[in-house]
This record gives sequence, structure tokens and C-alpha cells, in this order.
Amino acid sequence: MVRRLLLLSLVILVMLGCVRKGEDVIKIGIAGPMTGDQAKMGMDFKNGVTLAVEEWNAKGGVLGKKIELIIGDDQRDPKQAVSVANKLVTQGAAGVIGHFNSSCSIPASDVYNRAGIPMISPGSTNPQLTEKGYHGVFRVCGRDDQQGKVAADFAVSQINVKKVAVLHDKTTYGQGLADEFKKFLGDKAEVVYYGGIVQGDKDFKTVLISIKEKKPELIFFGGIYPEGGLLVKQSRELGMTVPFMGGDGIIDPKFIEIAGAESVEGTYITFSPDPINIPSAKGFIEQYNKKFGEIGPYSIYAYDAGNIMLKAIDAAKTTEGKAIMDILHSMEFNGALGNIKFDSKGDVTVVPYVVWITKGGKFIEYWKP
Ligand code: ABU
Repeated sequence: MVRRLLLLSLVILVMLGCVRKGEDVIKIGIAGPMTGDQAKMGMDFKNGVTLAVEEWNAKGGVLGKKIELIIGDDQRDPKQAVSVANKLVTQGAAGVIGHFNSSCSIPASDVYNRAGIPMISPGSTNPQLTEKGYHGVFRVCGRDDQQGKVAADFAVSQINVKKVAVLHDKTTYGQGLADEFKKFLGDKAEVVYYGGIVQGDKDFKTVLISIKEKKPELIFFGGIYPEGGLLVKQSRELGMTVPFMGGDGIIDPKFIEIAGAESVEGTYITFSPDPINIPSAKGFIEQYNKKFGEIGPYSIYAYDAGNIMLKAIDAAKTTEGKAIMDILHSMEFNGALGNIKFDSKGDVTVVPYVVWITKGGKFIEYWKP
């Protein structure tokens, strides 16, 4: 009986091995919030990477094999992100583009690191992601210590604020960015209110009333557009005219849609420069517009992250994780965003954060430090 079981196990293992050996595709994982209130960001990731993969596949794929995408929906939930990461590893992803939320990317990076799979996040900006010293963790966006400094410099030097309310959504990203902003303000402005809201809540009037009593000249919000939009909308309903400022988490048309164009008029947002003015982004924008409509804030980052991963696999001539990571650390990549090179931590070497403003229901690049 034992011998028969052993024999059966052996047959199954050989069969599995053959299936794997015979696989004629290279799998790339995309992870992010594909459903839920941040699904727009997940879709932007999926669309950006899909475009990159379709272009590679049209040219024959990579290492002579077609590329297949495997999608992981983390629903912006850290526990779900770990489970998605484990699933992508089991499914045989050679590399992962994701996740969006820093609170998801950071725990998921532990899984990818253990499995020896490289990950490139298009949009996770919390510094901790690349501070763990993992050889295979990269991001194509900037960091919140860089973004927070630009926001604080702008608030002090351009709008001359003296009293600020600092609000966050208690997430790794939201609170982290709010703290960086506060740190860089230093003693140049007084923080008259500091506190957190809960992600997913819909009524922020109590906290807004407390803020109103402190008479700030600016409300800085570290968080994402679903809550950001409601905060601005409800502040106007309470008769507050104080301007808002936030980071890259709120720069999505959904923010304007939720708050209403009139309410968000004059909101300041830190983000990287408008791709519309980047000559190398022209072809990407045209193709994306044709296939998916308007680009989202992180579509181009996902596209470049996908291309970088595939270029590294191509240059490594293998899907072995360590070889791909070594190439990622040494390669210089000319993408839609321009030239991208990673430093020893996996961060990009050039991060040009600027300040945008909402005007007439649109986001417009406004100030360069
Ligand atoms: N960087 C914008 C929001 C995503 C995150 O870092 O959590």
C-alpha cells in the first residue's frame, strides 16, 4: 500500500514537472485594488501593464515565449495582499507589478522576497517599502519623504500658511505622508489640529467641525481620493472655505467626481509632472487613449514598470529571480516617463515632485520647487 502511494506521488510529481517544464508562457503578476473603492487605481495598473505586455507579445514575447498576466485583487487590504502575493507565487509569476497601497506592498514584499521573485510597485510611496533591504523590491514612483518636503516647502513659501490642520487616514501611506509634511513644516507653521479618520467611513463632519474651530489656513490630508473627496465636499457643506492639500493618493478624477468640481477648486496636490509634457510619453498616451480612454495618474507608471520587468527578464535571459533583480539594479531604462535608473535600495534616482492645483474640474501642474 505504502509503495503504491509512493509510486502514485512520484507519478503526480513527474506530471506536474512536465506541465511546468512544458509551460510555454512567462507569467507576470499584477497586484492592486481591482475591486472596492480604490478599484480605479487597480484598473489603471492593469491597463498600463496590459498595454506593455501586448506590445511585447506582438513582437514575439520574451525569451521566445508569450507573456501571460495573472491578476491579483488585494482590495487595498493588507491581509488580502499577503494572500494575493502567496497565490501569485504559487501560480508561477516570474515577477510582480504591484501593489498600489504601501500598507499592501510592504507585507506582500516579505512574501515575494522569500520566494525570490522581483516586485516593482508603480505607486507605493511609503519609504519603508525599500528600507527593508530586499534585493528584489523596486518602485518607479517617488517616496513620501520627498513628497512631504515639497508639500511643506510649497505651503510655507507659496501660500505663506501660519496655521495648518493635518489629517490622515491612519494607513501606512496616509499617516506617513502627513507626518513627513508635519516634520518638514517644522516651526515654520503651527499645526493647530492633528488627527486621523477611518478609511471607508462616509461621514467626517464631527472631525471637520473640530478643525473648523481651530481656524486653520490649510487642511493637509494624507490619504486616498474616496475619503479625500468626501472630506472636501463635507467641509464646504459646513461652510468652510479653507483650501485643502494632499498627496498623490487624491490626484484622480474620482476625487473631483466625489467632491464636486466647485468644492475642490483650488486644492493643492503633490505629484510628479504631467506626462502630457514629457515627449517620450506621447506614444504611450495615444495608445492608451485608443484602448482604455483617459490615462489615470499611475497608468504610465504601471506601463513603465511592466516594460522594465520584461526588459530585465530579456536581458537576464532567464526567469530566475536573482538574475532579474541583478539586472534591475544595474539597468538604465528609457521608458515613457523618460530615463529610469534604480539606486541600491530599489528607489528611482530622479524624483521630480511638483505641486498641482484643481481648476475648473481639472488637475493642472502649478508649481515646481
Ligand atoms: N502613493 C499613493 C498611495 C499609495 C500608497 O503609497 O499607499
